[in-house]
Amino acid sequence: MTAESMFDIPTVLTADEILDKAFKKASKVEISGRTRTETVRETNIAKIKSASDVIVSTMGKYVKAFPSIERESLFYYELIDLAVGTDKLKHSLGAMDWCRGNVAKVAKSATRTMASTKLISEIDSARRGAYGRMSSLVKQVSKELDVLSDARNAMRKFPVINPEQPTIVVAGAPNVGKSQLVARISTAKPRVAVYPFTTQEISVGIFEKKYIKYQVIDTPGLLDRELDDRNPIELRAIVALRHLADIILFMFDPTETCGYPMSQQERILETIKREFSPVPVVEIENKADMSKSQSGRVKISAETGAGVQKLVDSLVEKLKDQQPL
Ligand SMILES: Nc1nc2c(ncn2[C@@H]2O[C@H](COP(=O)(O)OP(=O)(O)OP(=O)(O)O)[C@@H](O)[C@H]2O)c(=O)[nH]1
Ligand SMILES: [Mg+2]
Repeated sequence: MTAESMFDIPTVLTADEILDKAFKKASKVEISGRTRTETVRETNIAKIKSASDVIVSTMGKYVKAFPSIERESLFYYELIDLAVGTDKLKHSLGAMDWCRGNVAKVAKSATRTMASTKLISEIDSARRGAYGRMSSLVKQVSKELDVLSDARNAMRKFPVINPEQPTIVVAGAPNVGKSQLVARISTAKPRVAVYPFTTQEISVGIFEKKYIKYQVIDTPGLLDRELDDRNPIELRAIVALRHLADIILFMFDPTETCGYPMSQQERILETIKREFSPVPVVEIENKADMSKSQSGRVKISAETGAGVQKLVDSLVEKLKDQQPL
């Protein structure tokens, strides 16, 4: 997969922008008939059709562009749910269909009125009335258009996941060095910083070993608490752990310079083991360059690279064992 974005959704205009576009286009329409009345009638009928077409097709484009959420993989479904709420998104797409249908009806009925009168004043007033009703219909879905715009902006940033590739998800408390490790071993370029909660989104990198590609996923830091209490940023990590991990790489910071004591980090590990069993969890300790930990866990330094290659090799071996023959 080479796509830069998983979801290719066009920019979603605001209600005012859609109306502007529709009426500007309609204002340029001119049709000449054999009589003055015919000219006015044909022109106004064409204006109404032009305005209605812009609204109907613009909203139709949005409805088509958003993936049918039901058919999305659970990973993206839950990310969409976290970003905007799947119910809210479904409701907003439904509102587009409602609006399109009604705009088309307004156009049809105004056209009928115009076709059945010889009075220029009645033709004009039918057009004005139709424009007014179209405006009010589009304005009624203004909030839903904003929801679609937010959804689009969030979904563009979703990582592109290849479900075929063996996947390591790196998890742990904030600030322990997850991003530093992911940046060191894969193509991902997550930001590394001295403070917690640097990583807010899931990011994906790749490394290759003996012609096989592996995905490494960096996640936001987790706090010591139950699923129900987790905030939306932590929940992104949970979604990745739940749906993508073939192996969970759990990183400790025994120096506790991350700001979280080992006792808390141990409890986060226990929660993860419980929540995601039977996915295997590999426990490692980072910042070995400055720690004197005596535990039996694998020790690395994401900063100096010490122990990292050995760790990657052992992860690859474990993943190989998991792959069906
Ligand atoms: N001494 C030392 N510092 C490290 C090591 N690995 C990471 N750090 C430092 O730890 C801090 C946090 O690193 P990040 O990679 O941003 O940590 P994170 O776990 O991704 O943090 P969040 O995204 O906030 O959850 C940075 O200041 C890193 O330079 C290491 O092996 N040794
Ligand atoms: Mg990070």
